[in-house]
Amino acid sequence: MGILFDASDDNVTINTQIARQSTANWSISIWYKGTDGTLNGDFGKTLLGRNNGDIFANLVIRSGLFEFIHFNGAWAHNVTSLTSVIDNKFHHLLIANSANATANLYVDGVREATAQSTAISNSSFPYRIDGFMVGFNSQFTGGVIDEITIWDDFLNDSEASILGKSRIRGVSLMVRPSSINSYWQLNDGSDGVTATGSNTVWNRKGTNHGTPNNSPKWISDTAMSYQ
Ligand SMILES: [Ca+2]
Ligand SMILES: [Ca+2]
Repeated sequence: MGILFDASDDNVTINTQIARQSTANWSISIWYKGTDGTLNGDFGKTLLGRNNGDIFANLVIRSGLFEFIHFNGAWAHNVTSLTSVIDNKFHHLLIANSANATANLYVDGVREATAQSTAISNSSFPYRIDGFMVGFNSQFTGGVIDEITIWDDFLNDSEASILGKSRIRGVSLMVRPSSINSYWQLNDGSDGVTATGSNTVWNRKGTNHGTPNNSPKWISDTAMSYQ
């Protein structure tokens, strides 16, 4: 079970903004299936992030590549996957950011960017997550997402491999469970039914639940598979 977004206006808003500095340990894991290859200038199409003119970072798909965009005097495009992820098959996407302000990126458990700077030139504007599948400049991302996890820790290669290759639902909960900030399993509806209602996108770690906007749809496992 995941959620399908129409690239027109569908998105999810979370209750409380999550902000993370480049100089902290954190990791984010998400499954994505889609074909949204829009460049959108420096900004791409956002998976987890913020839709506002004050952004200094977002986690995106840009021209088909998984990327962490960040502003460090200019928009930097160094934290980017090698593999295109818009072939309409499920891909596991992971960023592991280290407190030394560098990150590794993984696609399907394989490291594709290593120790790339994630520096942001103004610490008052860290990477901020207001929700899923919308970002600057009111660009809505199309496709299916599933199993979103945020850790306040720097995951390593073997953990990335477990997450990306096991294809087991809920495996996130077995990887550094005490460091998980948020886990949206996206199992909260029925196939083909519109996702609607406050807090219906349930966060299994705490109360930072999500609210769907503009009618994305729940998609059951029978309508999709992990590659
Ligand atoms: Ca799910
Ligand atoms: Ca819609």
